Amino acid sequence: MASSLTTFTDEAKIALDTLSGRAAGLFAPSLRLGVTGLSRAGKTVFISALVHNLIHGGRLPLFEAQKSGRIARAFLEEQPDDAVPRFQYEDHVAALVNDRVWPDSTRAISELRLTIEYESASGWNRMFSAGKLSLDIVDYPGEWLLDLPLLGKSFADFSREAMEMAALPVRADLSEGWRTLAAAIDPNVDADEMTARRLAEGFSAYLRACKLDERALSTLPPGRFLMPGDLDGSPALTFAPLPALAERRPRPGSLQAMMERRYEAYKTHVVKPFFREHITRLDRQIVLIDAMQALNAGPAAMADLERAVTEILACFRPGRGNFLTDLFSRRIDRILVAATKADHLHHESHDRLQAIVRRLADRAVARANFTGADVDVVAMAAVRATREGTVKQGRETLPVIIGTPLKGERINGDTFDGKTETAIFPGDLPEKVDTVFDPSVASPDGGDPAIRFVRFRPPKLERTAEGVTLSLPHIRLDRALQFLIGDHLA
Ligand SMILES: Nc1nc2c(ncn2[C@@H]2O[C@H](COP(=O)(O)OP(=O)(O)OP(=O)(O)O)[C@@H](O)[C@H]2O)c(=O)[nH]1
Ligand SMILES: [Mg+2]
Repeated sequence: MASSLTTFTDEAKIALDTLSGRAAGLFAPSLRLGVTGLSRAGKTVFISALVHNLIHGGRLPLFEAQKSGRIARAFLEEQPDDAVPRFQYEDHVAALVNDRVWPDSTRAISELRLTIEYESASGWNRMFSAGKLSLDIVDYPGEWLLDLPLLGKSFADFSREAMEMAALPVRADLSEGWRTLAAAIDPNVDADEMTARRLAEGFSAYLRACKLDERALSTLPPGRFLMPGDLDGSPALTFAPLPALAERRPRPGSLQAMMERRYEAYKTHVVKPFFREHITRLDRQIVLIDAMQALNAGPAAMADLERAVTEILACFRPGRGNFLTDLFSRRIDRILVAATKADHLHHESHDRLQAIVRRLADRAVARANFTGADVDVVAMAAVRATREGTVKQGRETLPVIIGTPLKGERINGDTFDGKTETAIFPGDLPEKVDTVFDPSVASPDGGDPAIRFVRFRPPKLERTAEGVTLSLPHIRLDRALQFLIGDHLA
């Protein structure tokens, strides 16, 4: 009796929740915006700047609703998902604005709800819509997304591809230690925990090495090997690809059988829940890429970035007949591929950067067999850390960017102290897009890169006469906003 009562109350509660959820949905439509990118791409900075600019009425001339004065107010509200960590907006903004340091790396999923009250542009809509939009912003690592294709791959497929990739010239030296270790192991030996661990550690060390600055390689799955979160050390994360696997089924009790089971566990306990609970509910998506770093590292890094973007796009809009299609409950209808950190370039190069991203995205769309959603690109800086100026050198006047390089950054043997403002000649991006993708154009021994890349501190914010701090400066953040949410505020 007692138990059926509980059941009844629970069910009634669920029904009520659903009802009130629907009602709330009716009065305040919500839009789920996914923000992703590989680690250090600029996700945290982008979300902080976006929210800060909307809350503080920043200068956003290309964001139509703001420009025409139709936004009455934007404010943070409690997020709808109780089990997802909140995006720590206040901490990140305090770091940026008060301390002028970049926020800490985040490495997991988080969420924030920003509600915008606006006046509709059309009289007709004004009569019917409440003029309120709840924007649920979800920040998650691109590395996790790149796991999606694993769902369609057996352990043997995964092993073969990982081995092939590891042997590519640009990765071969980084993976050598692990490949030697793996080659010496017979997959048919009895399963042994220490062997599994040694292999998993060797494999993760190679993946981590790919991420280092001078290589700037995008990673390959499994994504949690780089960002394990609370699964660190669990069996589902203690496996590695094995070389030269026979097609037949592994002998029960063998190392191969153990690795295969763990690989399957990783898919079941990590990959699937993540997609079901997060990715399939998104409406819009922005994919941030660190094109500046890849450009600095050369064509091999650009090719690698292109492959990562291809795989990321393939996850969002699987074509017909793809096994992923069944997983999706909503449809993402707009995707923005954004190169952030454009403030490292003079504005004359912004369009060139955008052309490079366009080229990268176009090829990725074509290769990913991608259908449906609108894909646009932008070269932007979520937070603009530099100003522009000119410097006279002999008879020439050269364009420079001015900012405070981070402590420890170096140019031509000078090391910066993190306090001194400095003018830097950033170099130009090539006029011809092709050259940055063409391996034959690069100087193979890493000669002078086309652009000189120094990291700057976040900018000092201007204050008005009344002492009010103005919003964070940016480059084309408004264009990104217009594409991502503009139509929902029409
Ligand atoms: N100049 C400039 N630097 C930026 C900008 N956005 C990001 N950065 C730099 O890139 C770094 C990484 O930015 P984050 O926003 O923390 O990147 P993330 O994608 O959240 O990184 P994880 O949390 O590690 O995945 C920052 O510490 C800054 O140094 C920008 O708009 N301008
Ligand atoms: Mg982050």
